[in-house]
Amino acid sequence: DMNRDWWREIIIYEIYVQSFQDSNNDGVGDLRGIIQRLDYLKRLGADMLWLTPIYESPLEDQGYDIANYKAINPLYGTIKDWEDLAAETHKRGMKIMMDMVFNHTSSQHAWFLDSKSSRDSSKRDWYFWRKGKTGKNGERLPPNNWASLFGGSAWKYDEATEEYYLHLFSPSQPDLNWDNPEVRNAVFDVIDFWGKKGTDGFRFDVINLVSKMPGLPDAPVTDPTKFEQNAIPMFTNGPNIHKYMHEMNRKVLSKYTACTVGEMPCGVDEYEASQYVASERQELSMVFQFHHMDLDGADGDKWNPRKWELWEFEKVCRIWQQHMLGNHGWSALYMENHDQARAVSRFGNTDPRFLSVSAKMLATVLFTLRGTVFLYQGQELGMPHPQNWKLEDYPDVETQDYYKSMYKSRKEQDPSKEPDMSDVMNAIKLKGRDNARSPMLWDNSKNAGFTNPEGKTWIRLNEEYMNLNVQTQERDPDSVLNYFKQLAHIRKQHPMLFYGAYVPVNPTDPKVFSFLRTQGPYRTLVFCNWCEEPTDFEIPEDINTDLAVMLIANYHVDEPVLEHKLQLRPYEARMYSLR
Ligand code: TEU
Repeated sequence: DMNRDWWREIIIYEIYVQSFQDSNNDGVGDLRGIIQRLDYLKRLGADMLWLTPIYESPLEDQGYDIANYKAINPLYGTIKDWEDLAAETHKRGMKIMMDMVFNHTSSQHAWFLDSKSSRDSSKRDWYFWRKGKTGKNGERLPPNNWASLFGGSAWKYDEATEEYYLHLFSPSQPDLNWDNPEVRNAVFDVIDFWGKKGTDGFRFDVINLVSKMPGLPDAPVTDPTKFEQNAIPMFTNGPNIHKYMHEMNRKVLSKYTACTVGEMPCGVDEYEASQYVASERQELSMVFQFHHMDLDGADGDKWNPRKWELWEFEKVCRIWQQHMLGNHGWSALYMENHDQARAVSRFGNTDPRFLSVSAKMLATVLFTLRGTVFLYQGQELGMPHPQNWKLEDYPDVETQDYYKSMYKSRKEQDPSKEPDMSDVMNAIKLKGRDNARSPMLWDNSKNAGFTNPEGKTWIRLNEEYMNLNVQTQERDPDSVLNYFKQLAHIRKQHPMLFYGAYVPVNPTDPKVFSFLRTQGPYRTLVFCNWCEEPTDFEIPEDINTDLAVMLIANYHVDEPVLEHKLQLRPYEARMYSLR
C-alpha cells in the first residue's frame, strides 16, 4: 500500500511572481508583495507556495531564462526578502517550492558567455556547439533539422566562433549539455544552495528533455515543405535521462526532505512517467503530464483548435488515475498554470450565466481526483481570459514568435497582399500564455490592488473582470473562492480523496463526468454535468445511495435523499459520501 507522505496530502499554489502583488509600485509583483498576501493564501488552504523563477534574468522568457541561479532579480527583491518570505511562510505552517530551470540557461549566464567566448573555452562543452552543414547551393545550414519548440530552427549561428549552438526554446535559452558531468555537478550545486536555505520543494522545468539522442541525428522528415522538423522524439526521455535523475536524487535531493515535481511536456506516457516517479526508483516525487492539456489542439499543435469530447477527457483521467498508484507513482493534478489558458475560458463557459457554476464544476473535478492538487493564482476566482486585447498586449515570446512566423510564411506564399491574420489572433485569444499572466485581481480599485492605482502594470490588467476579485469573493458565501476553500477543507477531512482508487461510473456519457473514489469501506461519488443544458443522469442500480451524505454541490440541493434518476442543471456538480 501507498506510504502516507506529507507531499501527497497538500495543496500547492503556484504564484506567478511578477503578476501576484507589487509592494514597491513599479508595476511588477515581488517577494515583499507575496508576504503581504500570505494570510490570504493560508485562509484559502494552500500548504505550499510554488514561486515561478525569481532569479537574475534578462526576462526574455519571463525568468525561464536564468542568468544567475543564486541571485534574485532585483525587480522581485533581494536574497534577504526571500529569507523573510520563507520565514513568514514557515511561521504560518506553509512551505516553499522553487522553480529550477536546468534544461537551459539564459544566453546571459556567465557559463554561456564563457562557453561562447572561444572554441577553446573550458566551458565550450557545457552547451551543444556544432559546425553547420552546407546545402545544395552552397548555403549555410544548421547542424541538423530540429525545430525549436518556440518555432524556427533549434540552432543559432555564432559569427565569432563560426559554430551553431542548440536552443530547444528561444535563442536566448541555450541548452545545457547534461552529458558533461561538470554540468550535472554545477546543477546539483544549485539545488544544494536552495536546499540548504530551507526550500521544501523543487519544480524541475522540462526535465524530461535534458538527455538528447547521442550524435544529435536529424529528425525524420514529417513536413517536406520545411527544413525544420518536429524533433520531439530526438530529445524527449533520452537514453541517459533516468541515470541523470537517479544521480540527482542520490547526490543532492536525498540530503533534504523536499518533494519534487518534474514538468514533462512532449507526450510522456504513463509507463514512462512511472519510471520517473515510482518510489523505489529514487528519482522524482511527482510528474506534470500534459495529455489533458493537449486535448484541444489538433495534431499536437496547441494553436490549432480542435473540438474534444468528454469521453476523451475521461479516458486521459482514467489512464493516469489508474496507473499512478501503489508503486507506480503519483500525479500532480492541475488545470491551470502560467503556460496554460484559463480553465474556465477553455473547459468551462464564460457566459455570465455559467461563469461561476462552471468554474466550480471544474474545481470539483480537480479536487476529487487522486494526486497532489496544484492551483494557479486567479483560478480560485474563476478568472476568465481578457477579451479585447490586441497583439501588442501579449508580451509573451511564444505568442509573439508564433504570430511572426505565421505572418512570415503567409507573406511568403502571397507577397501581393497583407495576409489575413484573424484566425491567428483567435488562437492567441484562446491559447496564448498571457491569458493567464495578467495581474491578480485583489479588489475593484484601479489596478485591482495589484499595484498603485496611479501606476502602470508590466502587463495589461484584465479590466473587464475587475468585479471578479478577492475582496468581493471573500465576502460572498456563494463565490467561486469560497467554494475552493470548502473543497480544500473537505479534501483534508477525507484522506480517501488522496489515496482512494478511481472507478469510472459511466465513462462513455457524452455530458456527465462521473466517478467513484473507493478505499476500504469508504466510497465517494462525484458527478458533473459538463454542459450548459439540463441533463438527465442515472446512477447505476448497483451503487447503493441509501446512506449518501452530500459533501458539496455548486447549486442549492433540496432533496435530502439521493435518487438514482436525476436531472442535473447546467454545469451542476455534486460530491457524496456513500459510506
Ligand atoms: O514550459 C515547457 C513547455 O512545455 C512549454 O513550452 C509549453 O509547451 C508551452 O508553454 C505551451 O504553450 C516550461 C515553462 O513552464 C515555460 O514557461 C517556459 O517557457 C519553458 O519551459 C522554457 O523554459
